[in-house]
Amino acid sequence: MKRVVSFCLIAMVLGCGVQAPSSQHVPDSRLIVHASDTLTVDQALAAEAKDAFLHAWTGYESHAWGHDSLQPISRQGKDWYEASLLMTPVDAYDTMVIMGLEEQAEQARTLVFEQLSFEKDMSVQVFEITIRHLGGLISAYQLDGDSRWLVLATDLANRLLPAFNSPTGMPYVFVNLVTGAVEQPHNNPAEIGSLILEFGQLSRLTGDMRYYDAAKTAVQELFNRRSELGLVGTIIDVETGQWLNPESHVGARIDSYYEYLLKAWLLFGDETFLAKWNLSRDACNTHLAHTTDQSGLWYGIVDMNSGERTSTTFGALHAFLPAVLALGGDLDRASTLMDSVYSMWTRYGVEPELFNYVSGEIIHAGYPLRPEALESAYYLYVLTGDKRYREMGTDIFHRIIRASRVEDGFAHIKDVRTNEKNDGMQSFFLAETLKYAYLLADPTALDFDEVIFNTEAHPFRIIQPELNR
Ligand code: DMJ
Repeated sequence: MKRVVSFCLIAMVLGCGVQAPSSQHVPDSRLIVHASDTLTVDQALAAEAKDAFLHAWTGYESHAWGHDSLQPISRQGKDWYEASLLMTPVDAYDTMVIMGLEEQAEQARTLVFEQLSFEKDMSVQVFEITIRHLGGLISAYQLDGDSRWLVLATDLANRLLPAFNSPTGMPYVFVNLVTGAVEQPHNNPAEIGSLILEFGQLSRLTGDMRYYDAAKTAVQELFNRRSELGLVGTIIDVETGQWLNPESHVGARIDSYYEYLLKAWLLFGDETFLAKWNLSRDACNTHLAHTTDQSGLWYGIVDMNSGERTSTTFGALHAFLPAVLALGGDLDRASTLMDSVYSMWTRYGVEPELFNYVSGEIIHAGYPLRPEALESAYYLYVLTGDKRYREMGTDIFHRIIRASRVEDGFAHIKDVRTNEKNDGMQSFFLAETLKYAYLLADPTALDFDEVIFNTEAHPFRIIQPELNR
């Protein structure tokens, strides 16, 4: 029997209605004829993804219980800050629900409700805590309707809000969870622009628009500082509004800014995001996209002001783009770029963090269990029904498991050429990588049309009526 995780219960609890998004919610450019009806379930792959999740979770449970994450080689827990914020259980909870792992989900819920407190006098990275914790808490709430998730989410967001108190309204990198003291004004588009889904969805759930407005102002202020070419750079001072690094690309420190422009429109129906997405997408396609005779379509680095190409590098983080292009309706470009993404895996065995797509030279050889290539394979499979994408994703998943599985979990790869390992297992491996592997195998487990995934793969249910701002 197929199991579809239902958001109906919580929709009733919230009085939000249970309809799928109306067609007026869907952009002209978005592919609305999904292949959902023709998608099949690959039971064997689903079982493998579930097994991998159980192996990772068992490692965490045995050696890192109560900590942020597992160090699978030294078999111990690791905390990001002075005290644990239970990053792995919060991040991984909705994957357990989607996989139907009821016993593990109950374990995680109990741990979180008994031990998670944000009353900790320590400075945290606003972006990471937003996408992993706030995102995880919100999706948990929408999945099972337990108001304790929402209480935790609201408490956390209230503690993060002081980060937006800069002269421009763009957030600082760090904020103290108790004092509200901020640190590091040199921020980047990803960490400034990828807060709107989480803060916005919290506003939709609580009726308190302070969260939506703060995160939206940050995006607006960032967008206002785009160059004449419509591009953003890599580092900006949130106090002066001046760019400190004009390199423009779709990789680390910019990536999810673009993702959230499109998704904020799809989740909230706020037209101001659609206009920003259209303009930014066109700028990226005009100035960053680079087709080479030998190796196909890539997105490199250019100066945001002149458009001059300064580097031909691409890597694991850039691999989110086929998913976002496909979601925005450009299946041709998405599928061509997916071929390039997949070639990184077949060329090196496992994709490197960064390489030069013209010379083939590896720039950063690590692979910290990232999800983006699997994420794009999943989106393309759901949106086209073409089995080729499931085959690609299956091969990528097998390569990950073969290269990274150790006795007590899965370990980051330090060098994809030698398969030497690092002693880490990021929470996004359970939140994203294995969730996308499972959904690729069983796309019927979650209704793609009902949700928008945040950049940490937490599904947010679209709430009707849309905001229409
Ligand atoms: C995750 O935390 C998110 O996907 C983020 O957008 C990028 N980095 C990691 C995964 O690679």
